[in-house]
Amino acid sequence: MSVAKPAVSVLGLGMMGSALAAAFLKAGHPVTVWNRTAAKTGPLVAQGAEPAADVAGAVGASELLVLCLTTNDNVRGILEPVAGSLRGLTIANLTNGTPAQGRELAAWAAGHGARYLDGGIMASPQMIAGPDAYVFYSGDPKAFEEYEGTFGALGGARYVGEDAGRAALYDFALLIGMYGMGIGTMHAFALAKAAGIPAKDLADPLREWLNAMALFITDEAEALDTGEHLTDVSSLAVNQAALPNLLNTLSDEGIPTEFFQPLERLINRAVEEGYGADGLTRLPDLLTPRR
Ligand code: FVH
Repeated sequence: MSVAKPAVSVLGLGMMGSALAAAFLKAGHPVTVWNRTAAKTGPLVAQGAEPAADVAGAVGASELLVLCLTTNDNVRGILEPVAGSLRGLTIANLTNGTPAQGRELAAWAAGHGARYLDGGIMASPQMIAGPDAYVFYSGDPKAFEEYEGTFGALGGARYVGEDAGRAALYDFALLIGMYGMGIGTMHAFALAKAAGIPAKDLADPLREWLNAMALFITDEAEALDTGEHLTDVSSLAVNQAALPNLLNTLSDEGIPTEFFQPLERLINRAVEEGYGADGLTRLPDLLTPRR
């Protein structure tokens, strides 16, 4: 005998919300959809979703509400008018927002008798439900336990704690890593382009190099957690000596260096403070405010 899967209402059918709703449908959940611009419900209704005429209709249709809007202000904007109907429901808010906003929304939801989970989606819409997609969740532990299987329709479900702000913190930590890599990649391509090298000639070596460097992340974490920064890989002193060559190479091709100047200042500071023999893992310590 098959057990009925929980009903889900998905509010916000942009690129990501539509992918989430489609994944819930594919996994066999009854899905109600609502979007400010109603026309976006069409493709999902064609796949079996029930369209809600308004937010109240979506809230009334399922005990699990999944929200994916542009900002958390939008989330408050659509939920405030139906706050009186939220008692007993679970809100899984997968909208991008700060940890502080996640905590505020959790307190607001609790004030209206609803359970709250905040989520950070680590996937593009095309990756949803695939093997590499996952979502960080934080907030009400019982709500996560109850809906972990349902969230499995989207990909991995990683619970990171009761503090509703924690998922956003993990999300941004990973996005910061991604943007850092993006800044490096964009300068690498700009340098190649300025020197007349086709981007495709650089793509494979760049990807191979970044993959190889990513293997050091676990060792770096260990160094940070133990405070053992002495290195047999590459010292801050040698990086201090090499970085001007990198900046000069960019300058020689007319490419701005301002993204890398703060890195140069940080390495200089580290060496001045006596950490020249340490590895790059010393730098996060210098960025962390002393409490
Ligand atoms: N797309 C991605 O790859 C990333 C992956 C990681 C997570 N992000 C976050 O997901 C949120 C939604 O992003 P999105 O890509 O789906 O964005 P859009 O396609 O632009 O859709 C935005 C939806 O939000 C609705 N909306 C905006 N403002 C309001 C409002 N004031 N009231 C009600 N709904 C609103 C919008 O409605 P409409 O314009 O279609 O009427 C869309 O449904 C986001 O937090 C990413 O950072 C995605």
